[in-house]
Amino acid sequence: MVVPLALLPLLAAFPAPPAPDDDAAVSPPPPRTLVVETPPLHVDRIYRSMQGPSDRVPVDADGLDWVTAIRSEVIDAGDGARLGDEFFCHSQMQVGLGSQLLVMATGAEEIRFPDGFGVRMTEWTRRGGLNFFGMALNNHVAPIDRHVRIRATVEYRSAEDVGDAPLRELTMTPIVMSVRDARHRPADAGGASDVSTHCVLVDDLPVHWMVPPGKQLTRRRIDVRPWLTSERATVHYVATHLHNHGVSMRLRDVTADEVLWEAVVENEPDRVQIARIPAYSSAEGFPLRRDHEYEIEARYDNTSDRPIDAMAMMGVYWRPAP
Ligand SMILES: [Cu+2]
Repeated sequence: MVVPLALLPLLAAFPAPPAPDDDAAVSPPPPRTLVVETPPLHVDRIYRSMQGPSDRVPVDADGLDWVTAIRSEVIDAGDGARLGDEFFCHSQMQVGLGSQLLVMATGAEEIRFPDGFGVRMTEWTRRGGLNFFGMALNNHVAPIDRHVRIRATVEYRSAEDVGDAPLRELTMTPIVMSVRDARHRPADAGGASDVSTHCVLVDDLPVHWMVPPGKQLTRRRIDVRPWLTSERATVHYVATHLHNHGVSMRLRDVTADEVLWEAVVENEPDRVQIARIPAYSSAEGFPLRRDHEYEIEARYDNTSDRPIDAMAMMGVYWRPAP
């Protein structure tokens, strides 16, 4: 995992000459690895998104200062064998029961920041209260009686590892689609005819709603001013969360009339199951500005004959622009 596969042929073809001492002194050591696992979770029936068994475990790691990559997977609690990602709902590194620092979900099980970037954990590691939370899922297999764990493999560097050249620090902000309660829809709701503004909510939550059979488009204006601490910021990584039947989610700069990122879901060929939701990852990044307006759009296509549940979220990792 440490050496990108694409580089292996190059390394084989051009063996590196012995490094002079100067180079050896400045090249960073490879990342350290930490494995964290939830307690066993009992999967005993079909669980839809956000309804599976879940648990959290304290994360205690000396030197966990900069996270550069993290991957989640579901394993059998007995023999440790890996289960398919269709059993993975979501997981996160969080502070206590609150602030999410890193979020992974179905189809976006791995976060790997561009070289030189990371999420700084020092404060939370020192204070304690850092947790790893994981939730299982089961859309397909019944009957079932299995105990599983959600495992995270974290790649990180300590403050000593990075020395005088700290990584470029990223902060995660969730940008979340929300809809209105269909029961409170006024007779003349107005708005664009292609956009669903009022939906049947799950558990009365505006961020978790039902999609009737057919296509559905939701759209929401985003105000970045409450959380963007500088006039300009740059986004270097975006992880997107959608449920099965999700088609795509995009972030648009309304002021500049520009789509900044659109994640298009890749499904498994033979069943309704998200295989992958591509992440945005770039050392150059795209800009966010306090004086611009933004919107998110989520597309679902419910090809079944009954309502399905939906969410749409982008975990946006950004840093203030100089
Ligand atoms: Cu969800």
